[in-house]
Amino acid sequence: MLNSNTTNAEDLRIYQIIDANLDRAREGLRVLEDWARFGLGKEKYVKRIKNFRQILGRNHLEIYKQSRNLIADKCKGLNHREQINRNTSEKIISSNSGRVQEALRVIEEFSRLHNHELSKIASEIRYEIYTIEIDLLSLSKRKNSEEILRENDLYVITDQKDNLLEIIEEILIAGVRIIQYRFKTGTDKDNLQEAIKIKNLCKRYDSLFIINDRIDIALASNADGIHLGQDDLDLITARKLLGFSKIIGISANNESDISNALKDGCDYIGIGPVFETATKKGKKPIGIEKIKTLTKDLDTPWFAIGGIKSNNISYLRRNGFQKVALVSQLMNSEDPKEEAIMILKELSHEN
Ligand code: TZP
Ligand code: MG
Repeated sequence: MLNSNTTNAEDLRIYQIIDANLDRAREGLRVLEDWARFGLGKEKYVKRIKNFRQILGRNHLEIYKQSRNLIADKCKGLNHREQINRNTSEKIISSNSGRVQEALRVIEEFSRLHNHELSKIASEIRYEIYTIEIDLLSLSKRKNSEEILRENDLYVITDQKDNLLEIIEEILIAGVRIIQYRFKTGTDKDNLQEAIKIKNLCKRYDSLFIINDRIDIALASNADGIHLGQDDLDLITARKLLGFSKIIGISANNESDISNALKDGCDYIGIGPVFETATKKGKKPIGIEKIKTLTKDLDTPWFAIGGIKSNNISYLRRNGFQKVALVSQLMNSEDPKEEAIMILKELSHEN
């Protein structure tokens, strides 16, 4: 608690600094709290941030508030151009976390001598805000990726091709927003280099870039997510390695694959093969009736995969399939751009 009863001019200036910074920290925390609540729906973060706001509120003593009117603040209302440029949720989270961290640091320094308890509280909360900022940014990034998954019905998976980058760019120009880089041969070094080039392309076209199988290459190329089959690393381990920011998709071909993927928190599911396909030789097709039953109550985005071609998409659509993933139809196309445009059109038809 305060260790002096006498209030001189210097104390007042210090109280005024603390008053202003308690306000700043509480306001910044409120911005983070509201994003956690309305933007992300993450109760755990809402509770943590609210608790910090309340602790600071309890420590916002009357003497700090009263000092506000005693010495004029000649710099009131100064704005910085940066404030006008905060137009994305990421920028808002970063700038407000920074605002809270800075304000807490000022409180920590100026309260150290007269209110050791507040100084300690400010320091403890500041450290927690560093990790909360990273978590909120990761969750926001994942949320963006989830939206792309929900809003787009065509998911294109690559095959190994000499002119792969050109094919992908054509497909992106056509309007495809989800690309999975899938490779089964080649050196890690070459595959990573190719992954980085595709990632940059996808970024230019605001598209999701997902890596098949390889968590290390996903991390090294800063992919948006990973796609795992039933024999790859399990989802829980993958989530530990990747953190909150990446999406994780799972291949499933029966009820238990689907329920396990949902239980472990997958972001989307690829269900197939629907039809027989040369891309996965020897894999028995599930057929559309079975897939209809499997997906009856599924809220998580799911993509039908396996043997899907331009000429069977309308049939799938009539059977209630909304999203599809495909490899050979676009990878082996004479004109991937035109073909992708046609498929996107088919998928957008109301049935
Ligand atoms: N998983 C189930 S079927 C399949 C994968 C990766 C291959 C799909 O390839 P295509 O060429 O679209 O039939
Ligand atoms: Mg795999």
